Amino acid sequence: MNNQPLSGKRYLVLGVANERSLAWAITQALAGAGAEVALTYVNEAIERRVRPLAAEVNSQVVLPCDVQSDESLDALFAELKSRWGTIDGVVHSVAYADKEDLGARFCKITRPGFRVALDVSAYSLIAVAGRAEPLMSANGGSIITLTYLGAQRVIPNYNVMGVAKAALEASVRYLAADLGLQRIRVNAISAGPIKTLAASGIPQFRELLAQFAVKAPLRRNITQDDVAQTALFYLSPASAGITGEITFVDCGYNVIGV
Ligand code: NAD
Ligand code: 0WE
Repeated sequence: MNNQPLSGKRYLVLGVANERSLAWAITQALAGAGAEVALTYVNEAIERRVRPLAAEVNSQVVLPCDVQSDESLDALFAELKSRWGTIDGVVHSVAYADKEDLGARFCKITRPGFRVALDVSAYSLIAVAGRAEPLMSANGGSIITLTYLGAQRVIPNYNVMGVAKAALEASVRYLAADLGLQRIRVNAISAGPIKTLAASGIPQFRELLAQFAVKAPLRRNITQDDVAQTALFYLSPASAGITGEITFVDCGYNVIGV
């Protein structure tokens, strides 16, 4: 049995904030499979968290990137090109909305609030994919992003993020069609709720988790490792025939009617 199926492969991971981040679980799975990983941080506070984590997986490449800035994205990919030349995949695990837009009335979302949520959480995938394309290895590559059921159904308080995730999921399909000729695959994992930094301070998140474990067919909550194992599949040649897909990793929660 080959326990290093991704040895010699290189992946860019955006969205590690701390040890609870979905992107960190995916990074550990990639490193465990023998891959080399580059990590990014959005600001100095996150950098202080990410550097020690990068060291844990022997990541030699830790770079700044604010997905709201084209200059920042250009600098990231220029640096990756000079350090690595080619990459085999990208993990996009980034989302942000102004706190006031999660929990207030949906019909009161402001224009600036809509803009920032869609920019950081949806447009950023397009911005990253377009820059990753020329770096992808001749064998093609795999891009994954993280989404949530709130894209497809109304989840109380998810609000503007639901609209952003709907745009993200549509972007996965359009990117898959556009990048397929270069053998670049684009897929999304729709994860069930998990207590991470991005879930902290969300009103009634504990109740949401408790309800989830009662209603989901598997009668439990989702773990970071559940997401990481599916991510590993999508980032590896095991999923070579799949692109444009949204896969629920949610203990079956989405299939339940009442
Ligand atoms: P997290 O807070 O650990 O990760 C979010 C990341 O986004 C952070 O690393 C943050 O630094 C980064 N980020 C925010 N603004 C950025 C910017 N302008 N430029 C670059 N990076 C920026 O939380 P998480 O739960 O691991 O979230 C990762 C992804 O998973 C998100 O897309 C989220 O929507 C999605 N998701 C989370 C859950 C959940 O319940 N936790 C469920 C489904 C999907
Ligand atoms: O995508 C997300 C969270 C995204 C998110 C979270 C925050 C909190 C702090 C985006 N922006 C911010 N901005 C902040 O200032 N998830 C899938 C997790 C999540 O968030 C919810 C959920 C779930 C699940 C919000 C309401 C209801 C359910």
